[in-house]
Amino acid sequence: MSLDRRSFLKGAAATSVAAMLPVNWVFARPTSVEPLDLSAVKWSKVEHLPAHFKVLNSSPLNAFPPEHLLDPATTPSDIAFIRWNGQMPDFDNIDADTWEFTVDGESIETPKTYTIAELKNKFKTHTQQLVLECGGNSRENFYPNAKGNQWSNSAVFCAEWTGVLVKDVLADCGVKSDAVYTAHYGADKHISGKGAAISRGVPIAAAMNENAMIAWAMNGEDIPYMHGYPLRIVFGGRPGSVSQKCATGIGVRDRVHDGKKMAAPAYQVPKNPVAPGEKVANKDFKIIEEMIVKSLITAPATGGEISLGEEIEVRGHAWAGTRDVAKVEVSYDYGTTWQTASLSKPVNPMAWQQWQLKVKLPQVGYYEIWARATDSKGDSQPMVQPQWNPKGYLFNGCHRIAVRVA
Ligand SMILES: Nc1nc2c(c(=O)[nH]1)N[C@H]1C(S)=C(S)[C@@H](COP(=O)(O)O)O[C@H]1N2
Ligand SMILES: [Mo]
Repeated sequence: MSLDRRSFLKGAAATSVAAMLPVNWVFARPTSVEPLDLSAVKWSKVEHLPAHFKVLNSSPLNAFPPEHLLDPATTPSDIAFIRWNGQMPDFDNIDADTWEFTVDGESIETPKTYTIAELKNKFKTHTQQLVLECGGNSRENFYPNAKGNQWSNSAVFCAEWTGVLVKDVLADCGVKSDAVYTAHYGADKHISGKGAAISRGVPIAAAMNENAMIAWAMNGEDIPYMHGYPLRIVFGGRPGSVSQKCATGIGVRDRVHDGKKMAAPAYQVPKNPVAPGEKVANKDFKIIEEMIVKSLITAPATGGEISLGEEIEVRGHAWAGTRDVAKVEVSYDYGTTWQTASLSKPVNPMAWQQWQLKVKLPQVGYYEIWARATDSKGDSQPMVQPQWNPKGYLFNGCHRIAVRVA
């Protein structure tokens, strides 16, 4: 979508919302009112983020929304958490028309470079919803505390992506039989200004068997700068770190990729279970290949008040890495009893699933509501915390919210 078209759409959204207001303040706007801008497309620095984001760091920029704003089945672009490992690219100087994406590496037969227009013309376009979750999502819940960004439970989102499939593009270049791993490359630099911020990859079977994407649109618009304009590699169900933003290429390696943040302990967990707080030698870590079963309560918002006798709808999402979710249960008595929620099917593999349950809390007072998902292979969420690990990855303990009945 061109910039003109984008500003036009933004204008249209602003007008239609304004039309629902009792006064036509679009033409006589008090100076104290912020102009309405629902589009995240052009946020390029921390100052642009709306107040609903909690900013953990501004350099590198890491920010997340409150959990209840993740309520829609498809996450709006202005709600999705933002994670950069290093400096952000120089967005002012990115030109989507001349952007190039290169496929190379030891295990590619014919290295090739494509413009975005060539990707669009040469390969079939796909649109799908994919869950993208940071490996460190929910880190703040680990005890003892694990170092790193203290994400709440909202470093996850499920947007609709449009682009071509990684496997179609790799096939066009020819993948040799000795291929082991992919290597993802982006335009952003390490915080020091030297070298790449991050370059991770996935086992070659994942790239060739799954519907991972090279995407140019998020939720039907250009990908917002913060989420990887103008082109992004997106692998659903795997640690968010493999979904390279501002992607400049993909390599196919004849070994496990050795790019930035591939080595332990980054995005790795201990090979053997360790006691909480225990030190682990780098040689005793293994790469996190897939995310695991988890659920999120997005309504009611935590901290709310309900009247006695009121029926509330408890609802949210559940996802399970590359698997489907088979069941979601809800408890409001600390796990003493559980009720099974109704659960939707994923719109496509690796999209998150919606669940809901109507509940009447029995008497006045304070309640915790817990949710627990179980995946298609029978794996479920622990109630307290999962296996502790030094970097605080893969926390999937039951999500808990609190409400009061008055
Ligand atoms: N180019 C680039 N891509 C990146 C990163 C980055 O720092 N640079 N961070 C990764 C990590 S760790 C995560 S969790 C996701 C976050 O995606 P989001 O900012 O769209 O939520 O992007 C991944 N892709
Ligand atoms: Mo991440």
